[in-house]
Amino acid sequence: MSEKKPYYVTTPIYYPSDNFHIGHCYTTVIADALARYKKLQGYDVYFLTGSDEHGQKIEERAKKKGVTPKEFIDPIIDNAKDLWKSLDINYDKFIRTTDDEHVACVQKIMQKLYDKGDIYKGSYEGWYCTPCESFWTESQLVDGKCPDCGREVKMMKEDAYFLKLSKYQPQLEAWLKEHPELMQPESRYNEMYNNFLKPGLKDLCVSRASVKWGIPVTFDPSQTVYVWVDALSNYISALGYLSDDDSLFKKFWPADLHLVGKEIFRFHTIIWPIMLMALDLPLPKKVYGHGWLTIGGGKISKSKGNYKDPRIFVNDYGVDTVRYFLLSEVPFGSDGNFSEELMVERRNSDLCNVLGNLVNRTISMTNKYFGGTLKKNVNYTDLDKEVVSYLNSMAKEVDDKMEELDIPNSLGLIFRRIERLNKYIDETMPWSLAKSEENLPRLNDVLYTIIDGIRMCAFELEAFIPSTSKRIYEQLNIESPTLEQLEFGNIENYKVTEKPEILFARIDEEELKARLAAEEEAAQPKIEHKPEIEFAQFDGVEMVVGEVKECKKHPDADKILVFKVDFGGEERQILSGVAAFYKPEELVGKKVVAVLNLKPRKIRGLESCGMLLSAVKEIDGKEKLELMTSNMPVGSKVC
Ligand code: ME8
Repeated sequence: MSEKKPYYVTTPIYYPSDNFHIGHCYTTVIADALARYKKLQGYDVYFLTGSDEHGQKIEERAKKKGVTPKEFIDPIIDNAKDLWKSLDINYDKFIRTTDDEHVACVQKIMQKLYDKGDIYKGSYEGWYCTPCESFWTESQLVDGKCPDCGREVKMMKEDAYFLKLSKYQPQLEAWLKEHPELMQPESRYNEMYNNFLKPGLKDLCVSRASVKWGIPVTFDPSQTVYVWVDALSNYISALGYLSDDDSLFKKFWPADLHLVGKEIFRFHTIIWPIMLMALDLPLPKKVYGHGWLTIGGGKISKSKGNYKDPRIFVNDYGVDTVRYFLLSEVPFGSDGNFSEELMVERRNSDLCNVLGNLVNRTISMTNKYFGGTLKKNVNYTDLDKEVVSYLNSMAKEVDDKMEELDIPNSLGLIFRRIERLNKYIDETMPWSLAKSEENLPRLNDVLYTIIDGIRMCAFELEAFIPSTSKRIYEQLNIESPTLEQLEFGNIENYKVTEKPEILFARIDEEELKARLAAEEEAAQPKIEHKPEIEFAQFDGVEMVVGEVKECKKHPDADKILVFKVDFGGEERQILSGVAAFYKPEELVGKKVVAVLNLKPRKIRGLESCGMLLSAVKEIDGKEKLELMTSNMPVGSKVC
């Protein structure tokens, strides 16, 4: 037997998250479909995924919970593995960057680069985005904020080690010229070239003194390895690179495909290749930067409250509805919109009306007319020839599309065949043929053509919606075919199940709309109302605009600022609990609104003669506050 060709595909390793959303599932479902597809094509596949567990953010989150980072992460990883299981993700290895083997490998990589002189000591000053764990140069910031996530960045300076990216730039550029296929889609090359290569690569800070939760640098224990060097190394540490057993590394490296989201493309197409060049290792064959799944045009995020745990969808609609949507809806490489309604629409139109309907009515007819048995069609009519040839061309066409990593159009090619079979039913009208005895042989041939076509389509669909293909094979009473058995007519006789099972029950879209509207309504934060009051009671409150003349911290209360406010010939001292939101000096000169006829009261020894009005709301678990201000003249009444 000839040796199987290896195929190595990876997803990024995920940051531990308490709230994985459907966007997170996108990369992994695509990688799973590609891995399954290559396996079915006879490749020896290794599919790697995992988690990226070091860095300041994790350290901070664990501290908040009062546990160690590892204690904090472990249950999250169990939850991630459960999510992948619910989506039928069939990975070969789940790597954690806290695994001993990975840690040892990263330390050896750093030491190797240091010994070689490609890592040197310096000091780093730059704009750092804590959530993204990325340093940015001034020119890369957008409006002074992180270009990836738009959040605040802070200037950091510390001792650090640097990798000589600049030394390798010419080598990388030369390599990219010869291998433009590294960057997929190739259009992303221009973005990388213009934004990063053309301005010239700066050496990369590869260690941090201030981050404690990281892999210690062996040649300087005061430092930990920069998270991206740690994370990228997973692709080779998982294969046993620099370990006692590097057989997997020898077999599978270089990777055939790193599948990544577009925002981390530059790490994979610039930093990672240079790390590999410095290690004298071959570069990956392809890096595919896919787009984002969006909701209402924006990236999915917990803070926007626009996500549900994907397992809810799996429970409500079945795993293959979710997989099919992720794989078919988003044009590969671009962004695509997600909504539950859209997913259900696709389920109803494609999986239920086109695929499910074909399987169900063909099996029913086979039972009705032939007690479930069919013999091979050997008397092709011209129509049969056309349909059979269309079916036989499917595997090659799908394979070519998959070579381009174009999953939506690969699925499209399969669904065109399923639609063709539905049309063939309309053209041949089995129910008419059944009316006369002499047409029964023709009816057998027609139904065989459809059933065998279904078998071929089920095989092609197996990588994408595996459990559906399995259910189809069960109903056809056949084993899962191999690639060699794919050709039309491979099965001599069928004996299909007596009781066809509905593959995808229709979901009522109107009912769904109503349910989603009710859910949205229920999710709206409710204003807690106070009991109604009479107008006279409201009118009894005296509110006046005044100008802040002085503002200081309360000597004995951290949260309180002490104001001197002028209300037009009358100055009052008012205390307000806004110290967490304002610096005292920035309030001097502001015109604020105060209640003046509130009974004076003492707070930690100082009297407050009135109350300043402010607007308060909890946003993303944090209290926000703004003092009410006015441009009206001092002394104006507020009513
Ligand atoms: O970036 N649509 O991890 P991560 C599509 N640890 N893809 C999305 C998405 C969305 N709405 N949201 C997230 C990291 N993703 C690093 C990787 S690899 C050496 C280190 C994708 O958990 C995102 O694009 O932030 C990325 O490919 C993956 O989820 C993991 O993101």
